[in-house]
Amino acid sequence: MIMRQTEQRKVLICIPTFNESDNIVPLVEKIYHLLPDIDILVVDDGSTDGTREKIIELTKQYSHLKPFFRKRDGGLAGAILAGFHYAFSHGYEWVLTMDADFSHDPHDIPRFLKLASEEKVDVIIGSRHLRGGGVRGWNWQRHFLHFLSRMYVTLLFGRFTSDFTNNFKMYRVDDLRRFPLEEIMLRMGPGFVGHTLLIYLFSREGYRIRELPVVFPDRQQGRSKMSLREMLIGSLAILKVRLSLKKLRSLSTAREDKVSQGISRQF
Ligand SMILES: Nc1nc2c(ncn2[C@@H]2O[C@H](COP(=O)(O)OP(=O)(O)O)[C@@H](O)[C@H]2O)c(=O)[nH]1
Ligand SMILES: [Mg+2]
Repeated sequence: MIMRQTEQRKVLICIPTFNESDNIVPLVEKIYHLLPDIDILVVDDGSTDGTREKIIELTKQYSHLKPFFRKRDGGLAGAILAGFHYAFSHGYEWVLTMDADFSHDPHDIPRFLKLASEEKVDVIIGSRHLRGGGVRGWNWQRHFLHFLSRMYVTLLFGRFTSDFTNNFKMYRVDDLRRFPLEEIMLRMGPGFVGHTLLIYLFSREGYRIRELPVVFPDRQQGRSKMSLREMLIGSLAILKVRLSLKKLRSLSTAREDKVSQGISRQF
């Protein structure tokens, strides 16, 4: 799928990294092989395994690659937020977030771009739960935990998308600006709570959400930073968010035109 240069220049790809030295070089090379004109922002939080040095090396070869180095304890949600702010201040139309560990297949990126250029849409989510999508290489415990977390969120909030925790998403920048992102992404609990809440608010306010089926292979290199502890803390945080739904009203700014037209999520 060949994307026009102009389409690529509107998009910022934001990749958060923490200790991804085995993945970052092949990942960036693969993306530039597919999309030579796209801008990539790699937000690294104090990696100690040589990831930063590799990013710096890569910038010598790829002029559209931007490094953003932060302190150790930035956290995933903060890294993504940094990517959003970068997109705000540099005039991008779209920001696409993806993991560095090849769980998000670079070959899917042109599908996101194509959909954004062809349809009126505000958020595109890579979904593992649509026909054609899926996960590969998880053990039964990981499947079970994932299943439980989906059930739990669906019970609390209803079914607003088929996949709300996958970080493979593309947002229209002007829409993102309408939300108090610090409050949503940083103050509500661990990273995935903010992700879930943000998509919930997009859905509730009638923004146009589309989902694309994606296959999510488990990481081959490096270690996951998600812990059981974080999942438990997150589960309590989500319950707290649900109990304060009234307060959430002030966390979102309805987009009158879309709400009144009744254009809502499509999946
Ligand atoms: N910048 C930054 N990136 C992080 C942090 N924690 C995780 N990541 C990155 O976020 C992505 C997803 O993390 P991962 O450990 O694979 O989580 P999992 O897929 O849920 O197991 C990967 O690209 C990580 O390198 C962090 O604190 N800061
Ligand atoms: Mg991962």
